[in-house]
Amino acid sequence: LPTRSQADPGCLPAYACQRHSPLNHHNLCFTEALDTLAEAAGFEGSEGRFLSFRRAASVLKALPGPITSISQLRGLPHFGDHSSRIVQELLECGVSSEVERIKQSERYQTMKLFTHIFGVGVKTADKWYRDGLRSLADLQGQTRKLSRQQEAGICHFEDLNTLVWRHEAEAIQRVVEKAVRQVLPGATVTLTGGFRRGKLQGHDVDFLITHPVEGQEEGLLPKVMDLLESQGFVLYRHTQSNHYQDLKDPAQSTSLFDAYERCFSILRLPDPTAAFRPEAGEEPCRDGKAVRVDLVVAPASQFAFALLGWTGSQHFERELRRFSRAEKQLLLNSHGLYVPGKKESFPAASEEDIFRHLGLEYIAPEYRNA
Ligand code: 8DG
Ligand code: MN
Ligand code: MN
Repeated sequence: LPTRSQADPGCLPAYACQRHSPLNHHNLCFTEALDTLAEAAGFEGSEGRFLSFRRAASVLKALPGPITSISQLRGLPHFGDHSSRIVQELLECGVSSEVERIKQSERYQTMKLFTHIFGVGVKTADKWYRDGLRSLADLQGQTRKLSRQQEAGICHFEDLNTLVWRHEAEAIQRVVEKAVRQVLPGATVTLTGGFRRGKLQGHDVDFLITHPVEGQEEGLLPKVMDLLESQGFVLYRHTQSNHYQDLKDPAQSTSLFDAYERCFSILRLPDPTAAFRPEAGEEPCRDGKAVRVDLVVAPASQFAFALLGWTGSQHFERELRRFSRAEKQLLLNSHGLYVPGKKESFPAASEEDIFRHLGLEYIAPEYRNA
């Protein structure tokens, strides 16, 4: 049990979904170093190294106090030689030469810059790097075709790399809620992602939309986005309809990608000081900051799974799915929980139901910051 393990770090459980990972923990200097190594490994496509560092960092986030001596690592799950060596270096010198070297490297800095552009993943960033590109100016000064998403990402780069505050997320929620209710009375909008985990700042705002009557929610997003667009809030939108039909067997996929109707967007933050005067032909919120907003629509029967899947953290999700498969021989994704080979999911009315089905103690969102 996570509570017991917190009293005795020596027997911390192996899966992040079995532990409490609060937002504020006691080992930030170690977890930052290990997360940097994980990130750098990810940039090189080393999935194994990425996961090793990521898991080690996550273990430290669940400890009841700070690591002050290397001996405290003994018996902790997922602490191999490399991660232990990093912690030792930090304990002895206050910095890790390996981490510093990576952070200073042109490769790491460029990959970080490029992957921070909306619409650019590791593969694209790596290709650009190998082609000799190093800066946003390099990107703008060349002739290659960028996607519409990447163009928007570069255009709003500064705003999108400024953290979004909770009160800003709430202001956007009010705007989205109003539009959603106007299009479909009775529909609800839930803040998910990092803000649901209690974060005060985030890189985007994630919403999950549903309606108590199954099926009513279908096709909602294009109408909501049209309405928001007419109100001047939309800087970029890419709406996808649901593709449940393409997923012949929903239980096949345990990746973080799902088949829900969704919109990856950039919205303009409503500016409370700018009055909306449509008769004057003015933009309602011309000075508002650009914010990345993810909108997802789930039917009521799958809502609990979608909520669990979109609350994160990403590492917590990965661990939940790994636990389900390895320990329970069940397949979990954002649509359901399945016995392999069966198409029917266990029913779940709440996240608590899902944890119960998995034989796990319920972990509240604020403790999923793994
Ligand atoms: P942040 O934005 O504050 O940085 O943190 P976050 O809210 O935890 O990260 P996020 O990138 O917004 O992801 C939130 C959750 O959404 C994460 O646990 C993974 C989940 N998710 C899915 N499907 C998909 C998908 O198709 N794309 C993305 N980007 N995230 C998905 O369940
Ligand atoms: Mn988010
Ligand atoms: Mn998101």
